Amino acid sequence: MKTSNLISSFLIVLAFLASCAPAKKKEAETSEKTTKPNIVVIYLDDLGYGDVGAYGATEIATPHMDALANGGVRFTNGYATSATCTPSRYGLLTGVYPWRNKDAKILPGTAPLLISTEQMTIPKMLKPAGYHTGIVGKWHLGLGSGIVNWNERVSPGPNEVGFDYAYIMAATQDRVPTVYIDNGNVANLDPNDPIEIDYKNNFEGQPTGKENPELCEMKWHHGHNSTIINGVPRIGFMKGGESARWKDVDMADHFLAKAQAYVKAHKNEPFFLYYAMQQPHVPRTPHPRFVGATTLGPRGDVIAEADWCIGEFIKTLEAEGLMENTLIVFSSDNGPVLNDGYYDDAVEKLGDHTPAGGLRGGKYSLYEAGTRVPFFTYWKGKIQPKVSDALVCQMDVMASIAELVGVENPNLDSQNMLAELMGTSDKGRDELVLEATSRTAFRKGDWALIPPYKGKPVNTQVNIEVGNGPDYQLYNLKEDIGQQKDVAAENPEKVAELKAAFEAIRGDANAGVQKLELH
Ligand code: NG6
Ligand code: CA
Repeated sequence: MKTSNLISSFLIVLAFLASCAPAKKKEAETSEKTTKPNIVVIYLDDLGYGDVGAYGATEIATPHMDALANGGVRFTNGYATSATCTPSRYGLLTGVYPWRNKDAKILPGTAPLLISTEQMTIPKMLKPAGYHTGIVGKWHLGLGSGIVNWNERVSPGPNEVGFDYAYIMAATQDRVPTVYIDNGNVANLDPNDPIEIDYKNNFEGQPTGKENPELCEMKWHHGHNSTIINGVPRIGFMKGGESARWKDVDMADHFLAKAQAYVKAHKNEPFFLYYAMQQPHVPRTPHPRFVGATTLGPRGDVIAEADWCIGEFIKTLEAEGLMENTLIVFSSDNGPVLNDGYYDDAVEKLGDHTPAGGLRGGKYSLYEAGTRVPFFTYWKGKIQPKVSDALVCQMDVMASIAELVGVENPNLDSQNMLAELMGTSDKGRDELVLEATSRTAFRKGDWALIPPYKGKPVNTQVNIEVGNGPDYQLYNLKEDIGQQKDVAAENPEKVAELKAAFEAIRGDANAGVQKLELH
């Protein structure tokens, strides 16, 4: 071949390649777009290990949760970081142990934003991978930076820590303000009826649960005796904002509709949705359709309601053709409680139901039921059904999805458990620090170590063993999942080993012996 011919063939090839290149790039982009999975975190509030059929509940039917749990990876050792809401949510969204932040405690509705706007969060982390990010439901991580004026845009909040869309309640269903906040603005607020909130002093002339029990349709048992809204006495005082106040019985439907609308609006781009449901936290206010759905009274009925919502939400994902491309992570922020401040028959109508599923303690507890919660992942066609005993924590969702979508692992306390979440590994974490009302304990292998803490062993208001005691407690969870036999005395080496490993992570020499904070 002559040199000139060679050159011209070379040029032809080059021209051909050049013409192909843009098409190839485009193809790669589209396939990346369609394969980047959506991620949905469904998070319940105070749902116990034993509250779900797939985890052994027989007295409440939870068919929709069960379908996901039994069709995906159902973890038997899945943990929230904490035995209360705010710290667990902090751990989930930031990948950082909440006890590293001294303010990560149950927050009043007026607390400032707990997550620094400088901090990495799951939604922020997903931005470079092209994700749209949303939260619908309970926030409870503080809002604003001091005194909040609820009649202006409330910020910083979820939008300022990475969520493109945020439709939330500020704190809890039992705390004021009892309004929805739509991307920072109180929804349906009449400017002529401004909202005022105070957690210390009442506003003149406003009835309260304490002074006007006759106006309460739900009776308070402890706390919850301030402003009465919809017949339910709340924590904190509120005035004004009548048109913006939520209807408790409609809350589940309301958040469901917002979650469904979010999915429909963002089905053509990869999205991350944090659907933070309010059930079965107090006040338990099932929609009339669910009153009597169970024999357990309102606590059982709102679990049935939550299950229905999950079923409807999944139907939306199905209808939009998204199931094969969506990883669903389901869990609860802390363990169960029956009487959490209202007389609502949770104790009286419990029957044979065991919300803690045989674990010791409950919400607020350092025993297992405080933090070991229902935890499962589901991904149609990608995850094969299995039960996994791997030790995993909600805090690990962050590093795991970093791996999944190919962004940098933020390298915090969060560990990459993607293989465990996908069901291809049963290894799990080696250890985990657990937190309950500002106290910490340690899980390593099959062992649970609880340091000595002052304070009453039982929180008598809620009737839950919280884990306080004069000495180190040690339990072998493999042999004694119900933590009935403290084996610290006969295993001094084990105690020493765990103590050293615990303190290496926890930092202070004796993480124990702090004053029990009554919430
Ligand atoms: C406690 C409340 C309890 C609940 C909890 C927060 C009293 C006496 N008790 O202070 O009812 O609201 O805070 O629960 O007020 S959590 O799931 O959001 O952490
Ligand atoms: Ca909770």
